[in-house]
Amino acid sequence: MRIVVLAGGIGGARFLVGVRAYAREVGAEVTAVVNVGDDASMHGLRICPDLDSVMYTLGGGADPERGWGRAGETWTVKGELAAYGAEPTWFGLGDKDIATHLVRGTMLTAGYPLSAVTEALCDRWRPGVRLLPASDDRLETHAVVEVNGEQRAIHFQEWWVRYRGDLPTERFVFVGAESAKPAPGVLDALAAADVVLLAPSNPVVSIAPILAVPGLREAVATSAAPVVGISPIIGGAPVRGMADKCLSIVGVECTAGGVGALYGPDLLDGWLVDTTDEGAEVPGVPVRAVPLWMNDEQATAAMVRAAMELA
Ligand code: GDP
Ligand code: FO1
Ligand code: CA
Repeated sequence: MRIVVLAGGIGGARFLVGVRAYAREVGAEVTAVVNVGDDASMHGLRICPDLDSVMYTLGGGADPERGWGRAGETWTVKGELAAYGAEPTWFGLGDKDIATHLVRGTMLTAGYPLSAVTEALCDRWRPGVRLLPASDDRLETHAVVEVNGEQRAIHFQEWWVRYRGDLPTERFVFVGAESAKPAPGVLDALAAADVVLLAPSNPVVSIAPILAVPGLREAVATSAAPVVGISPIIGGAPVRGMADKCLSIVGVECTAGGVGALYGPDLLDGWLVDTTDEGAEVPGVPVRAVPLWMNDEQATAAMVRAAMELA
């Protein structure tokens, strides 16, 4: 059996821990198609937060409290950069994490595509699932905001890390999406999938940029495999992160039903909501309620089992 998961960072990573456990139980193969919209260049380094969150989490090297970056991190380089006043001073790169970006940068400069670089980094981390960036091409999420009465587009990292999303925001744009191509292996994985799962990731800035790669949404929607989504919203609240802010910007209600309807029956063959949201309805989509708190591997694997039953 082949399982394909569309995933963002922290929510995607924690979900994939459960998918991997389920897959080991039944002998399935897992491919994760990961968002690249958060990727940014800072201090001459290429940073891929969602790919790294997934890789470190599945590889046992993630910081469990922060959810991003490395466990046992030190911050010597950050302090030195600050002493130079090197911008951006609002973004923190840990020493261990920087090694990842250096290896990635060396390979990218040598001409390797991000998908090949990711595969090489995974030789160390052995995540137990195949990690594919949604695209090897530049696709960056920007927020169209108003700063000091002026409208401009800023990178998603600046919007979130510098401003905590607290700026009048008109919309998000996925810069470069029109000409981006799915990374090698993505369309093949979707074509060969027995089931496609949408992780309980941020629908606006994690899943939408994946689906914005031309051909990718169509490949998911027209796939012979059932597509089941897992709600990232429980009882009207994002468990952690900025999904509530993002949903309000795109005019979608921050509820399990609201996100299910945003994906809609064109994409979804099933929608899992938390038991708190029992009774949520998505026109044209079968909905089932089970506990959706990803507290540990067992609880998350149980969610995956429920998704497979719905499929
Ligand atoms: P990011 O890229 O690091 O923001 O991570 P994702 O986009 O993959 O996932 C973030 C989203 O995961 C949050 O906005 C929450 O809505 C969702 N989330 C986090 N923890 C849980 C959980 O335990 N259960 C469910 N259902 N959703 C969660
Ligand atoms: N999040 C922060 O809130 N502050 C940071 O300084 C920060 C640095 C950082 C460095 C590498 C990395 O992979 C992620 C980092 N994040 C940081 C998390 C990141 O901004 C977002 O949470 C994700 O992009 C959302 O998926
Ligand atoms: Ca993300």
